[in-house]
Amino acid sequence: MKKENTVIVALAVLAAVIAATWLILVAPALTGNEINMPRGVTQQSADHFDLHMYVLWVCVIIGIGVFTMMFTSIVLHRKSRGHEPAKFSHSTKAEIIWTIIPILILIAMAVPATTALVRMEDSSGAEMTVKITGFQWRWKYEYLDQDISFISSLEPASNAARQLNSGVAPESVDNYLLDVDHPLVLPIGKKIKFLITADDVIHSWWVPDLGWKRDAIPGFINEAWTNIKEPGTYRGQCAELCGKDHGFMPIVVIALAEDEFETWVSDQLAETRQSDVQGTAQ
Ligand SMILES: [Cu+2]
Repeated sequence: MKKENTVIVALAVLAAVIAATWLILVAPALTGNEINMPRGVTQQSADHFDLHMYVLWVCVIIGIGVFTMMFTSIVLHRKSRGHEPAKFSHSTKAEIIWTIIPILILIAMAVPATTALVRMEDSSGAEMTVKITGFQWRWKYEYLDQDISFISSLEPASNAARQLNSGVAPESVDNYLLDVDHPLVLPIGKKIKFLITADDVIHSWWVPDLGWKRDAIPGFINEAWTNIKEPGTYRGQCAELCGKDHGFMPIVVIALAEDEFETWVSDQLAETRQSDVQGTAQ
């Protein structure tokens, strides 16, 4: 085959591979069927999203290159065309090239990944601390600086609907299995440290919009931190199979502006004081 024909086949294959890649990566987003991870509401989650996209595009470029070369060779160098295989058994030049190029690619991915990981582990300078304890099958939140603590369980309406033969249609319950009775309320724009542990089996505290998940292990305290940029409601779930009700211990984080958070704190403290007084009176 002439040289121009080789180029035409290679270009056709390249176009087909790019079209297939585009269909898989971009088309779902355009039709509203987003399959990507969320960008989130913290610097960490944005870092992780950008890193994920960067590595994805490195993979896409490698994939396009490899598949184009592979299919072009399969089409042009097939046996039925009488193509003779090359006879060489060793090439030092090829060995050097296919060792150095992957090393460079790995370094280019490892540097930003390590930087993000180091930043993720650095919880120093936190302005408040929340201790999270996983139980079968609920979460306990303790605000160590504010002296507030409560248990967060599946919201009663979801809990009633999930029972066998409850007669309640799950679709009729708002945020079915994703709501809790006492959400974790946090201020925005503050570095918040989490101490994460468990009281019975291993759980995992995961809110995708914050950009990380952390195992809650009995006898160990794992650290994590966040600094939420936007007020809102962010949902998550236990991400470690922890027993029969693993699917029924959701997480809800409500991020409030600083002053609203302060009001929430004083309301909570007033409520605790009132119940203390009632407890003593009885
Ligand atoms: Cu769990």
